[in-house]
Amino acid sequence: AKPSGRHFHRDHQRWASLTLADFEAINRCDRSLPKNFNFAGDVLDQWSQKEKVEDDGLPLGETNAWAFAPVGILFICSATRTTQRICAVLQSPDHVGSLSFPGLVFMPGTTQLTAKDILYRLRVSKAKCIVASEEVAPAVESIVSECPHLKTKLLVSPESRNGWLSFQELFQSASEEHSCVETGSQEPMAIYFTSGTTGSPKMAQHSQSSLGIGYTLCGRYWLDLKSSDIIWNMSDTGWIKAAIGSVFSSWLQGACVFVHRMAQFDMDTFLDTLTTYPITTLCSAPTVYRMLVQKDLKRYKFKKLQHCLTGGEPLNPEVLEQWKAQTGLELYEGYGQTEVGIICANQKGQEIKPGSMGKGVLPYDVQIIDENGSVLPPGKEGEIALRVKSTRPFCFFSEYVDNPEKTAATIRGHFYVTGDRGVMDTDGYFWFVGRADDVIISSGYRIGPFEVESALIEHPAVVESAVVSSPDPIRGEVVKAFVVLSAPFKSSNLEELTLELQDHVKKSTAPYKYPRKVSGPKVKKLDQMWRSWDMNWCL
Ligand code: BCO
Repeated sequence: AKPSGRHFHRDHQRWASLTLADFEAINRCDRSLPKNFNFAGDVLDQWSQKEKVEDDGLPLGETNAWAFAPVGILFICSATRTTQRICAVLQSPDHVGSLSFPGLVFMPGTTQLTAKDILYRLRVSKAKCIVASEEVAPAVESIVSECPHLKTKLLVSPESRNGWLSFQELFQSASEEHSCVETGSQEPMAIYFTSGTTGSPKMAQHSQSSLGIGYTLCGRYWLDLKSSDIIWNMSDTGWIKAAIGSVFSSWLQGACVFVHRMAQFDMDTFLDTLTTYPITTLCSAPTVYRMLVQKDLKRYKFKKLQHCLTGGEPLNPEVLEQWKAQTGLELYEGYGQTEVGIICANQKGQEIKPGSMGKGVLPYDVQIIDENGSVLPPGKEGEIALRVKSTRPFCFFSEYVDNPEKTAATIRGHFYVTGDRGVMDTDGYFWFVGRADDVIISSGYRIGPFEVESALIEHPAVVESAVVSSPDPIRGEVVKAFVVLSAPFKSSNLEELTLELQDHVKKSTAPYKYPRKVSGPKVKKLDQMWRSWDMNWCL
């Protein structure tokens, strides 16, 4: 079962050769990347060994990775024996064996993906195995016949399902003796799908070291984590923010990760959780803080909360001030992208300038550039860019898989361009201005207008559609759709049709992308006008 030419390590001592200080030095460019790196062996195993040796009363260790099943809450730590058993399941020759070489590449997807989204991802990636919960399984089954490369379906559920392997059953019988495969530090580790203005989402591929070592300093100075901390990062596992905040940066620091399996965001459950559990560190999209500051937060006593972070969309300075006034806690904004992780952040110990995204995070050299790739002076607006020449930072994505044109289009002169516009002030703080393209950033989601337009056009009422961003006090921006109606629908009740089209988009693609904007009486006026001109109306 083990691929030839691959070395499997059984000796834990081998992994002890790299320390947290080494990872930090790599991020500061004081040390080169090791030839080989594997997060499970080089990081998780080390923490596990340390806990065993020191027995220093850390709140969580191998023996007490707790599961609070009734409320669906989990504390997770570097539970090596557990991860070894999971690896044993995934690498068993009987089921997913062919994935084990050269190291398994994972491709997370948000829980909101529809059957169509899943089909697209499985087909373009040629994935051989899908791991899904019971909620997603029917969607997978509806498209599986169209995915010739898919060999294995693994169900994570107490229930069993026809045609699926049961993760739970395999886990019970899996060996704890599994040993790590050796992976090159620049071998692929993960693929994230990311939306652009046009076309379907692209596959941004990250290496073992880009994710596994790349955000060590942000874990220490932005997330401000120690091994005694418990972090609740609210991102869905489909986003890179979850990779950084709930896996790699947190576990590099040995911190405990808190997971709440809330089916959908619920403010009361959220506040109860913070008052009940000893969460020290919270990371959430600005939309959540905008919702939170509308509550009387002084009524709540958060059990252990000390450090609050936000990212995924711009934070308004007023929300930061209100949060601080109500809780006494600062709000540390970070700014990043799927392709390159954290770019700027308000790091612990730095003065926070409300409204700014903080300073560039090592190893990045962040600059504002013009359309020719020249660096602009402080105070001048341009595109936020990261220097890639002469050396491309190791924590960059490797490429958009099978898309050399789009990969090449990210480079301008000596820089990688983020597609975001901003300004740097004379103190080196960055201020977000807006997107340089038509991508919509809503509630921390990056939404490509093309994807929503494609969903709308599938509906028989829609002849043509155009999707744009519209400002929103809570979600920052929301999706707004302009629609040309087909003849049979021109006399429809617009309120009903609006709901129908919204529902249609929610079913066709991940629901977070649906056009929220319904302008009430204004729509009616526009509608009367446009109808009389035989034109369109807006959602
Ligand atoms: O608001 P509505 O109720 O009208 O619609 C919601 C849901 O009800 C609906 N929905 C969800 N599942 C559905 C469904 N409808 C039908 N069928 C289903 N199965 O769809 C809408 C989804 O909107 P939402 O996700 O924004 O929901 P919600 O409850 O308002 O949540 C608010 C937030 C703030 C918790 C949520 O928007 C969120 O988690 N945002 C953060 C996203 C994030 O983590 N971004 C980071 C990306 S990585 C990055 O930026 C790199 C930087 C480091």
